[in-house]
Amino acid sequence: MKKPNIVSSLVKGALLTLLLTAPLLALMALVQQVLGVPFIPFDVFDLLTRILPGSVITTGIDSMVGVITALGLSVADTAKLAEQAMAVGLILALAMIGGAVFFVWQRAERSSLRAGLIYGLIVGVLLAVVSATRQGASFIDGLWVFLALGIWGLGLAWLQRRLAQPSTEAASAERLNRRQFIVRVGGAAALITVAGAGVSAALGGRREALAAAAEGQRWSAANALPNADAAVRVVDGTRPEYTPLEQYYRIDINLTPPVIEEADWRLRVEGLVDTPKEYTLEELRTYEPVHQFITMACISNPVGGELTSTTRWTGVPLKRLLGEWGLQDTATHLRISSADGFFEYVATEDIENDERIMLAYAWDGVPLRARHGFPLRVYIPDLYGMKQPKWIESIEAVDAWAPGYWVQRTWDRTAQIRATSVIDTVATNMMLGAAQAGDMAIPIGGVAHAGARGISKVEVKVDDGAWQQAELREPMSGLTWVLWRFEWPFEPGEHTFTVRCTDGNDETQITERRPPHPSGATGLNNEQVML
Ligand SMILES: Nc1nc2c(c(=O)[nH]1)N[C@H]1C(S)=C(S)[C@@H](COP(=O)(O)O)O[C@H]1N2
Ligand SMILES: [Mo]
Repeated sequence: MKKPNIVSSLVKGALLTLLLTAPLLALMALVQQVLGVPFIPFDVFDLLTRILPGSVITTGIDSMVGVITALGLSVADTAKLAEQAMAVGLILALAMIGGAVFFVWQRAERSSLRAGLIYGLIVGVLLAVVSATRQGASFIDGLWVFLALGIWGLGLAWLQRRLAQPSTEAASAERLNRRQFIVRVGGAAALITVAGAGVSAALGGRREALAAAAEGQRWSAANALPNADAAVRVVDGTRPEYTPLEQYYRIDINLTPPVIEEADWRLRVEGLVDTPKEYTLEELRTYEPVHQFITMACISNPVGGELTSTTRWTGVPLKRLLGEWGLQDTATHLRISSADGFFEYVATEDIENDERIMLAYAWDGVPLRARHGFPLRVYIPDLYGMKQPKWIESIEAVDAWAPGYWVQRTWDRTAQIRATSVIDTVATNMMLGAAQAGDMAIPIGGVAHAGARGISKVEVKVDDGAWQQAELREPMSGLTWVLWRFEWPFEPGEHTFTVRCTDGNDETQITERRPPHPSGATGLNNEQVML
């Protein structure tokens, strides 16, 4: 049999592998939805997230947020989806390389199924090891990954055999036969991919709906916000003052959040304490609960971005628990560790001095959602989310500070939330139909936030005019953002509105434009409008 050239084997291998791998992944996604076994692309992506240098990950997150924003999509809704798409794309690319290698290796002959099986199982061992690094991975999970790759290898060999150069002179009938075969395989691949992905997405949606239904009644469904009677009204078009849970931004290092069963879970307290402890969630709930209205922000949030949300947190002040442990004199910090390998440090002195630092188990009156850290997360006022572990498993009292997960990856040591202000809306629809300018006011509105420092002033500038003070709506608490409102006397034409804020310490926000890395984005938000 004539040996086909390498390039043609490479190309053929890569393309056929794509036809094989796409439907296989769709089926794996389906099996994951039904049985909860690993989905290889997500496990590989999550592992890469943890082992790649921080600078690579940071650039990746920044460009992703940039692309999503440039496309006019919501970062809060799209970020995880984009990561998932990248994970699948990455695996498809790697599979194509793997398939091309197989086709080149086997190009001299019709591959035996056994060669394909062995090839697949070798890759399978590697990936099973990757999947085993996942939190809570079981032997069955590893076996599943191993077997799935065996099937993949068999598929490769089958395709290669079917399409290998015929041993006789290439008869035209045979060539036609092969072309039909490729068309049929391609059609079947497309069908299975679309159907598998569709059904698994539907199952995922159903599971979410069931989880939401089981979560019980939200606090906000039956109660008015504490500032419901505030004199300054919200401008139409401003983001929701109190974020619905399904719109709450999500940022973490997992494509599949750790799934923790309440019955299996304990909060372990260890290290430099006289009385090591274990708390069940039920025990934590028996302490007099504390409720706080809180705005969180991610340090990756660009100026004017959506990686910030507000809800009502319920939990127990960490100080209350600290008193039960017999903290030793040498203990200066607590290392808080999570089920996903994430961790951070908090000074015991801060905990002693600030009862707002809390371990939280409920948001908006219902248990934390899986993606937001069930069963337990910490709240530390004034700091970006990167300092505040979700899915907490253990707390260790230690005698020194050390860099936490993102600090190790070159982000700010303290990560204090920057003062920032945003124009959400120039309510131009209010003036439609009204013709003349001058005596008509157009409301402009948005939010301003400076962690736990509060907001003392928001100012708006129209074009190159002077800074003019906006009205501040009374916030839900000293820990939330502040909604503002500015009545602008309408003038037709093109205008640029710019906003700035001053925090509770009388510090005006930094106007120099800086990217989120390493200490949080700075710069002024503006809005250009043609009227
Ligand atoms: N265990 C764990 N906790 C974590 C993270 C994480 O990746 N793992 N990400 C942090 C970051 S960077 C942010 S911004 C917040 C986001 O919380 P949310 O997804 O509930 O909005 O969680 C923080 N806590
Ligand atoms: Mo974050």
